[in-house]
Amino acid sequence: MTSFTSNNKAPYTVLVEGNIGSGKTTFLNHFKQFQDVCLMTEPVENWRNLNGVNLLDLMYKNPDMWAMTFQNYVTLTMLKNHIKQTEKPVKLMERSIYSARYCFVEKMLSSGMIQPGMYHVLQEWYNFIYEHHKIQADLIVYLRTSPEVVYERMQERARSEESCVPYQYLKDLHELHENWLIHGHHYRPAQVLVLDANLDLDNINAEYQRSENSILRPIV
Ligand code: TTP
Ligand code: MG
Repeated sequence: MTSFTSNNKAPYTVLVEGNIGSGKTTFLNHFKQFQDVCLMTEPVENWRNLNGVNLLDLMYKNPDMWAMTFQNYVTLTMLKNHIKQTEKPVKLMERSIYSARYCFVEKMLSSGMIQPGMYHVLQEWYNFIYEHHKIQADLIVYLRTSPEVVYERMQERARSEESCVPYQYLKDLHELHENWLIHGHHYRPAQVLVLDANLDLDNINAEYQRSENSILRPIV
C-alpha cells in the first residue's frame, strides 16, 4: 500500500460534515483551546486561490467548463489532508473525500454540471484512492441543519463566489447529506454523531460541548 505517512500510529480522526454554512469552520475553531488536537480547517481557501486562480468562482460561473476540474482539485486537496501526518493524538478535519464524492459529485451529475464520462473518471479516482491509501476515520460529526437556515447564513456571510447559489441547490445538498449520514445510502466510514447546528452562535456552545467527550476520547 502506498502511503506518505510514516508513523504507524494514526491519530484518532474526526471528519466534520454538514451542508455549506452549517458551521464546520466554527466547530473546528471551538477545539483550538485543546493543544492536543490538530485542526485542518477551510480547505475551501485552496479552491479559491490556486496560484492566483479562483477555481471555486470559475466552477459556479461556468460549470460546463470548470466543475470537473474543480472536483478534481477538491479530490486532491482532500486526499492531501487525509494523509497529512501529525504527532497529535487527535485530528479534526473540515469535510472529507466522502462528502465530495457522495454529496457534491452526485449533485453535479444530476444537475448536468458534469457529464457521465466525467463522473466515471472521478469514480475511478475514488476507487483507486481507497485501494491505495488508508483513509483514517474514527468518527463523523454531522452538523445537521435545515436548508432554510444555511441559505440565510450563506447570504449573510456573502462569500462572493456563492452569490449565485440558489436555495434549491442547498436543499438538494441537504437531502444528499441526509441520505448519506442519516439513511446510510452510501458507505459511512465511521459512526455518526449528529449535532443540532441550526442553533445560533449564542446557543451553539452547549451543543459543541456535547461532542467534546467523543472527540477528545484518546486524551481525556
Ligand atoms: P464547504 O466545504 O461546505 O465549506 P464552508 O466553509 O462553506 O462550510 P462551513 O460554513 O460549514 O464552514 O463548501 C465550500 C464551498 O465549496 C461551497 O461553495 C461548496 C463548494 N464545494 C463544492 O462545490 N464541491 C465539493 O466537493 C465541496 C466539498 C465543496
Ligand atoms: Mg468553512
